[in-house]
Amino acid sequence: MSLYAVFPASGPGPGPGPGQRLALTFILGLLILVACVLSTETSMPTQNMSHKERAELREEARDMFYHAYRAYMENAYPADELMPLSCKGRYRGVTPSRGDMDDILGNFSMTLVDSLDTLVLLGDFEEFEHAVKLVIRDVQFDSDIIVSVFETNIRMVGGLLSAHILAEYLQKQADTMHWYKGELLEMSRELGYRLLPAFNTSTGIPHARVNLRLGMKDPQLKKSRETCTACAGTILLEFAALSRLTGDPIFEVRAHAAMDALWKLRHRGSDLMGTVLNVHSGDWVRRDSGVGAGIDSYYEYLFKSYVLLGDDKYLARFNRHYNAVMKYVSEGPMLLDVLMHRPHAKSKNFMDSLLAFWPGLQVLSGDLKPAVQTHEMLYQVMQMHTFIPEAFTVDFQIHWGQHPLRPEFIESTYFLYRATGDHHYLQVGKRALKTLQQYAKVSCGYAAVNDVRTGKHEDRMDSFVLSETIKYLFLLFSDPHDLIINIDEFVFTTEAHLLPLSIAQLGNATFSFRQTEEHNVLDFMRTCPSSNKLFPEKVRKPLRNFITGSCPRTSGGKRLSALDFQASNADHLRAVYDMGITMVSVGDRSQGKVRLFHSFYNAKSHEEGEMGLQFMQEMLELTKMQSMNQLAALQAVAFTTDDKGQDWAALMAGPSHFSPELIGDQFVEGDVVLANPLRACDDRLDNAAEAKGKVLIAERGDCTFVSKARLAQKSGAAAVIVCDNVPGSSGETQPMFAMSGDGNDDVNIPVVFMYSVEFGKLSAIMKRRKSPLRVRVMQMVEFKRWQLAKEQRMNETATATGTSSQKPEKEL
Ligand code: DMJ
Repeated sequence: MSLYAVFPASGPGPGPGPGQRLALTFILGLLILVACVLSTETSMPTQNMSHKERAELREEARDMFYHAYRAYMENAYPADELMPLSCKGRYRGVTPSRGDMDDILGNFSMTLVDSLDTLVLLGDFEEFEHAVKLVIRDVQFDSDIIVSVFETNIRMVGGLLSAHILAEYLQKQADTMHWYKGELLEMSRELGYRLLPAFNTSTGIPHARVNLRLGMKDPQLKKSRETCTACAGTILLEFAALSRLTGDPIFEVRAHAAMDALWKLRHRGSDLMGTVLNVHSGDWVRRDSGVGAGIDSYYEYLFKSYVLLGDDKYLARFNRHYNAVMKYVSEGPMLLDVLMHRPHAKSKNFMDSLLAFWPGLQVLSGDLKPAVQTHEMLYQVMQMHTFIPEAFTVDFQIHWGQHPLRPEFIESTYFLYRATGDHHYLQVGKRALKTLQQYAKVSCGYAAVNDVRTGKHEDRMDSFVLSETIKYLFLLFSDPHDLIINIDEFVFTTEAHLLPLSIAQLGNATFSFRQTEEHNVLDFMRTCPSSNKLFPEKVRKPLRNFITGSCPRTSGGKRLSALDFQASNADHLRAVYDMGITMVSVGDRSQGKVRLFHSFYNAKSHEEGEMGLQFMQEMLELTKMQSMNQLAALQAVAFTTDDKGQDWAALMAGPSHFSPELIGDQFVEGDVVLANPLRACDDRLDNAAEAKGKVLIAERGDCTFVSKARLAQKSGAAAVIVCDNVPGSSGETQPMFAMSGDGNDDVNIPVVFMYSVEFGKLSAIMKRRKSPLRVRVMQMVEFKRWQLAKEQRMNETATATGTSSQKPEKEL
């Protein structure tokens, strides 16, 4: 007897929802992974890369740098960023605002400052010298501008410091730049002082934003309360270097205090951290705990602070968190958020692209095997969607399709190559490089990808494209011996700026390390082999460690259930095979459909054949439940289709993570009105008065979903429909997703997302109507239930009166 089932990876469209669905989607995701693992493409042995090819790729990376750098210098400088499509500079307060995203910009020539140390790595001393002169001449910080403390620190303070260090290095080693007298260090000190007012909080944890001129006295910062863990915990490397180089301890003292305060906020049971907190009370605002957005570089700075400063307490803290992450967040090759206080409950069913830095950090900390696995999973996501989308679900479907040419995956590829010497990582890097060349290169630089599904560009080239993405590509294809500096004597900051390990020797007399929390350190030293002894070695002199294979785990005779199945687990795959189940990927692999076949004939024994049958039945149940759950997350925009308000129809929409959920028979009703301007990204709506009490329609793009929602809420709208800006997109053909927020909880009106085809239908109806169209925003499942009940009532009446029933829902 044979039994088969087809498991679609994408159904009518779930957003993240109840934990149960998560488990189910997870399994399906893993099944897709199986298909990928079994495909011939990935099982091919890695081809070694010749010296010649590697050198050609290094030169191509160099050309990429100059293509982007020159486009910026010739068309945008002294602006902070290049807008590669309009080929001009992005200036804060001049270029139309993108909302909170623009807090990165301080009108301080950020891209140039961020690029300085890459010029030295490329060996271009002439341009470095010229660029340093420009920075000294043009860049100033006395501006009435609110900036992000985190971004200003990592991009500007870090950029200035590493350039200062390299300028002094070149003076000594290359007998050049003799005119340089530490001006960049002075500038970084000045900028550091301008960030310091943000640290005046009762906890010592810095505010998220500060006004460069007015400090925290800016009236707009009066209500400042919330920050993210990464924002507060990614200061120490730069501030310690600043203190050690200037001799002023204040920076390092403040940064250590912030790290100490954060450490105290960990959940004492799970050792995990949340992602958003209140800087005054120290209360957690968001308790999701993962390794991606909102927390990523906090972990990175714990570990690297130990490496740079040699303070054991940071290693002990890192280890405590690391163990917790590996215990609760890590699921095979995946990293899925949990709740810090309920670590067994997954809180999201998607991963964000920022977590791609994690394998690189794992390499540095000496945990290679999971690094290899997660990197491989990410590589498959990249192959599936061309680029790694900003967020992707556990079944590797797109959750948020943007790709701003981020560096994290290439960064991890670089560290894995340095640690293993495996040419596979050169091939991965080659693919990443060629993809950037093919899909992101434009005549004026490199343009971010607005949606990896369509490849549409965005008028945006972040400074990290030069300071990280291309720098890591260049390093990957360079022989370390050919570099002007010994790269192993430096720590890369989170923005890939170079800080020399020798900074530890510039101990600051006014600052001394305290050996507190001795128990943590002792716990850690008791491990065998003691990583306390191994880590410095491993970090400072990268090893050529190959993965040597692992001992097979025994299943203990217990039957493998569909719920427990993990495709990344070799034992599980073997067990499934022994049960007589074969997996075949069907249709277009990008759709991720996998068909399972079961046959007693293929089973190892009759008993295992029986187990296989049970496994298949469980899978079928799970699939059924999944489509029910998908329906639960789906939203509806419903409206009447006749004048009497008898017949109703609904268009499908997706939910959001940041707005209140409409549950059961809850709905919000109002006339629809188009936002003016349609993208709703400015400080106010021109038709704010008209929007009051209505369901506002805003188009996707130019700013975040949540900033559109905030503007609508400020204007008094009752709900928001965000319509897609990608022509032809439809919920019928692609998975629905839930819009992500920024971690704040301040939106209290429902916000739903509608693909273009559905929105086209809605706007056609709006145009046909003489009076404004009135809609209800509600759960789709509730709409269906409501329609069904109505249909039943009509049928009953029809039977009683002998007339025929009408179909309540019209085809749109
Ligand atoms: C960079 O600015 C830094 O790497 C930061 O830590 C995370 N985000 C960007 C790149 O994606």
